[in-house]
Amino acid sequence: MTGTRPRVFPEVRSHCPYCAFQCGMTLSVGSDGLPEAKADPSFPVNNGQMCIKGFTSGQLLQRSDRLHHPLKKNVSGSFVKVSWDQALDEISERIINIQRTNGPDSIACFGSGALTNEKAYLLGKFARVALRTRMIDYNGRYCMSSAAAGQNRSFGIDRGLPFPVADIAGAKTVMLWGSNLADTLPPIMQYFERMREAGGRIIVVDPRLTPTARQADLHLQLTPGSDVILANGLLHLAIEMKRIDQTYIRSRTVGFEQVRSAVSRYTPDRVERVCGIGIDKLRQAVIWLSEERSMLLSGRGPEQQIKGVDGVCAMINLMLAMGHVGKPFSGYGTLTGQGNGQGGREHGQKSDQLPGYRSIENLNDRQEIARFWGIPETELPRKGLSAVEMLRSLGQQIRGLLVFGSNVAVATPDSGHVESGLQALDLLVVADSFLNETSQYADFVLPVTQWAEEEGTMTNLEGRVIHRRPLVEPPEGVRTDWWILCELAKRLGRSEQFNFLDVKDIFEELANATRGGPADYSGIDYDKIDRNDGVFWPCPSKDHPGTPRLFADRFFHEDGLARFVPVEHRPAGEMPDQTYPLYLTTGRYKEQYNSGAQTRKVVSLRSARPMPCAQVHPRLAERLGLEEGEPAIVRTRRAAAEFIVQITTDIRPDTIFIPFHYGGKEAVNQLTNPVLDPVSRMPEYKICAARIEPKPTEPDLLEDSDYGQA
Ligand SMILES: Nc1nc2c(c(=O)[nH]1)N[C@H]1C(S)=C(S)[C@@H](COP(=O)(O)OP(=O)(O)OC[C@H]3O[C@@H](n4cnc5c(=O)[nH]c(N)nc54)[C@H](O)[C@@H]3O)O[C@H]1N2
Ligand SMILES: Nc1nc2c(c(=O)[nH]1)N[C@H]1C(S)=C(S)[C@@H](COP(=O)(O)OP(=O)(O)OC[C@H]3O[C@@H](n4cnc5c(=O)[nH]c(N)nc54)[C@H](O)[C@@H]3O)O[C@H]1N2
Ligand code: SF4
Ligand SMILES: [Mo]
Repeated sequence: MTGTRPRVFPEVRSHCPYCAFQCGMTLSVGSDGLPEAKADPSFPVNNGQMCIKGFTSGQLLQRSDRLHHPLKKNVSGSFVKVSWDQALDEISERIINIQRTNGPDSIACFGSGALTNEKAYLLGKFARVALRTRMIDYNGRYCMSSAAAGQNRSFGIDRGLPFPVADIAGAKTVMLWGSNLADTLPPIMQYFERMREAGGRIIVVDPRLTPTARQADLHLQLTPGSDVILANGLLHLAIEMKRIDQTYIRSRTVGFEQVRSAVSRYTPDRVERVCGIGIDKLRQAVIWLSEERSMLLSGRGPEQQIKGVDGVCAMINLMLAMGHVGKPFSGYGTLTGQGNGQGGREHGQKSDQLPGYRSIENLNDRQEIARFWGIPETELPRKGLSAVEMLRSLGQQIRGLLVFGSNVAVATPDSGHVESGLQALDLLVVADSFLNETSQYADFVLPVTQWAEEEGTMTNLEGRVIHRRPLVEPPEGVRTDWWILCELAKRLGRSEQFNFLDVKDIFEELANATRGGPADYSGIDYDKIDRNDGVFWPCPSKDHPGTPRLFADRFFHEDGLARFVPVEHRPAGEMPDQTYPLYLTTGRYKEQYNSGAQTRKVVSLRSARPMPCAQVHPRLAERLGLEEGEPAIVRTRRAAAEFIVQITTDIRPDTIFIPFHYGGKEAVNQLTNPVLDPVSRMPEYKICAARIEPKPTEPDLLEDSDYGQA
């Protein structure tokens, strides 16, 4: 299992590889001689707590299946070791040839919210300046794009939380909307515990009775996809109960009248009929939420829908009408997912975006960044395709793909289609530390350093820019992503723009590139981060202390006012019908992370959650003859796949839940619907129509069935 032992730097404080909480951690050598992660008691976000994923993350640093050499696929389809020079030379030659025949946009880049700010910035610059392609997007499109678009619409800025997480402890009511944070951000629970001790309460909106919902004082177990009805319905009721703040609405917002009229049709009757939540619960929610010190925090539940952006605006409307946004211990926030899910969406790896959260379609923004990069504005490519659209055109318009930090073959909806696309490419390059379901199709795999072996900055879920410091010496043979990008850029004739000494050099350029943009990092540097345990953006000058709290005086639209955005319910892309009578929703286990590419390798996590189970309600199980622990076939319009049944009253009888952390035949994304929100282009992971049946036992029956096909 283990490779050569790395040298550990036990005195160094750094951060967890995984989620946006970015727990402070240190590394020591455990009794078994292996690197062992410890929670940092002095980092003021996790305060000495971590979750099981963080505690076991050291195991990834010493594995025999770690990649140490660039790999090239030979004609027989197996990987052979090649030198860095050979790999980089051949990759760049193939890029040049493909682009010569098919044009610059035939090469695409796929980035990640796992990348440091420096890498995210450089990948965006690499695509536009070295490849001159429009085609770059990243997995944050799957994660934060609806919350981002909604907040931009309402507030004129997109920072996940407009306040430090510690403010949660000072709230009286927190409504958690489609977030299972007891499993997905476990150390955040310390703030909820403090809030509860001071008499606060939690409201959870989730179709499942999750570990988070179990801790709630009120659980609104809505029908999947009915979030806009519920949010509009709550505002309707708040208006009726005179629980809105007219003074705040007048002084800090515009557009309330349109929203008032839009929500007039969302009566409690309608909410009860569609969401399945009675008026008593609705009234209770309105009363609690309208009192002072109320927060509404959303997760992927309402966001990963084709109306995700509208859902976010509906939730913000509610909080604006009650006068909460910008007041102490109050307001709306979205809980960012990936380690650098926040920074990853600010520096230009999004198809429509330039560094500092600038727009690639805005002439001023284009001129500014083009000048900064030393190219004519006309040479700067325009907006390209979003993640799902890009991956659905592999092998057609797009002939070559470079992947940095995502396991797209597992994480993308209708993943079977993506796998065919990956196979149809002329060139697939994957940079990763291990092989995974995506890189099995690669022509080249480039072995990169892991989080603890290199330096960079990350921006956590609060908008706090933090310093990821090296905890161990990297193994022989691996390189950091930013070095790879610079080396490729040089071979593509752009050495001048990719001449960096070290990672701080890249950060300095990034910070300067963001000056004057919405996400302004220009006053941040490594020393300032180190002195303050992080700096909150916006931080527009060296003497600026950073901005832990937003919106106290103004919003980020030019007039300083927040926007009410009228939104209407729309049905999901696919609704249950006679053939597919159930909702299928997807999400996470506490013990696995995202596509599972990392956490499935960790023995204790693998044994805690060896496979995905299909959660079904006992009534549904009885009706369909499903047995606990037995295999069943789940079918949607895309595919059919086999899952072990888990019977639980935690789920509604009309809904199946399956986590997405597994690949191949166990990947639930074979089944999910690739339909997108029209604004954010986020896929609808949270709803599609499905059916489930016990797996036929007779072998000939199995052969006759359409198992495995659409
Ligand atoms: N253990 C663990 N932690 C993680 C991750 C991980 O993979 N594993 N990933 C990280 C990342 S990248 C992210 S984005 C976050 C995600 O963190 P969360 O948002 O907490 O995670 P999910 O499980 O995707 O979705 C949350 C909830 O949405 C509910 N839901 C499903 N459909 C609906 C609906 O129609 N409406 C509503 N209101 N709710 C619905 C699900 O039942 C689920 O409990 O977690 C981060 N932390
Ligand atoms: N059905 C369903 N599907 C979903 C979701 C859902 O709720 N339901 N959630 C979506 C969400 S919110 C997300 S965020 C995505 C996440 O899914 P993915 O995009 O697949 O993200 P990870 O599984 O985190 O994959 C990260 C990969 O990057 C590698 N990696 C980590 N750090 C680095 C680095 O610095 N450089 C390089 N080169 N590689 C690195 C890891 O080893 C791993 O192989 O999945 C989405 N898919
Ligand atoms: S996965 Fe998230 S919550 Fe768990 S230890 Fe890492 S940063 Fe902390
Ligand atoms: Mo995510």
